[in-house]
Amino acid sequence: MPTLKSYLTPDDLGKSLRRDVADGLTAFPKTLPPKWFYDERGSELFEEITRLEEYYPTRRERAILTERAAEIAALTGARTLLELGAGSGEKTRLLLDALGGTLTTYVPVDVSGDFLADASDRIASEYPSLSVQPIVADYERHLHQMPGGPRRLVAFLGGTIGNMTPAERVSFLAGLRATMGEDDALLIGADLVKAPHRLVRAYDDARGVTAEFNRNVLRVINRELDADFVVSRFEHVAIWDGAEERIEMRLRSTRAQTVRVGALDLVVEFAAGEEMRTEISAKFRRERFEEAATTAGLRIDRWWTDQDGDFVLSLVRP
Ligand code: AVJ
Repeated sequence: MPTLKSYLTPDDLGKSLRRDVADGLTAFPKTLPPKWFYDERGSELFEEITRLEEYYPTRRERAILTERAAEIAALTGARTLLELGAGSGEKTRLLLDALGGTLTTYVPVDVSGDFLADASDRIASEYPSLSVQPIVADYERHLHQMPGGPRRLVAFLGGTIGNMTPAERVSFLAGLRATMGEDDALLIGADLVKAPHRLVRAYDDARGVTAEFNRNVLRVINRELDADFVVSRFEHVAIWDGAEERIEMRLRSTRAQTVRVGALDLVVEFAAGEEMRTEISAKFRRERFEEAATTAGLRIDRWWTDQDGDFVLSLVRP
């Protein structure tokens, strides 16, 4: 079974949670970063979201991958697949199957060690000739410590790039570029601008799964930082910001209330109706994606969308 390499101790994670929550709850407007949605329950809720009729991105990306996997293999001849934010593994298998001719090494990278260990064990037993080298790391901080080439394919799937602001996106891509050799390639999945009602539905589903996912961040903070959020006093909000071309998820305080965060010795007041931002999910047009890539020293080699033009898988190179 593969052994985990780790650049993050549980204590590092605790520290960054404490810093994020202290900063976010004392800012105006209040914010919390989306990375803290994903404890065990949050990850399960996200999996449930990906199966909702309203949430199209996962299905679209899978369709593009299925259609283009052989082309990706031919274009990259990848020896190493480095997957940032390793998902549940289904899309990974599509890539591993297609890259079978050239691939020797698979490096899944994730902040969650438990998740990564299980996923890596399964992949290793299904692909016995593959060297599986999982790494527990924060891919926004430990990029330069990832194993090198030759012929690496770095996969950043799912549309997670949408969680970054324009400035974060450029510095992330530039940081990645700095670690890439000339024969490396980057495969990025990104959601595209479309009719606002479809976008809003995708983030505000009829069954309320996304609402539970959103509120889950409060449960995480209650448990990890000894806080006393009453989860039912926060409503899920998803809005389309047409100027920024992004979805924002927020939690709206249904009344004036006081929350204590024991581990931070922090007392936080919420006004009735006050909204706290919990996630941005940027939607792209080619020009905007290209601008970020170019600024980071990368160029678009391929731009593959699904038939409806909902989602893109782009192959990007130094
Ligand atoms: C996993 C970040 C791509 O932004 O669509 C799904 C997370 N949030 N529903 C997204 C999410 C609400 C998702 N990403």
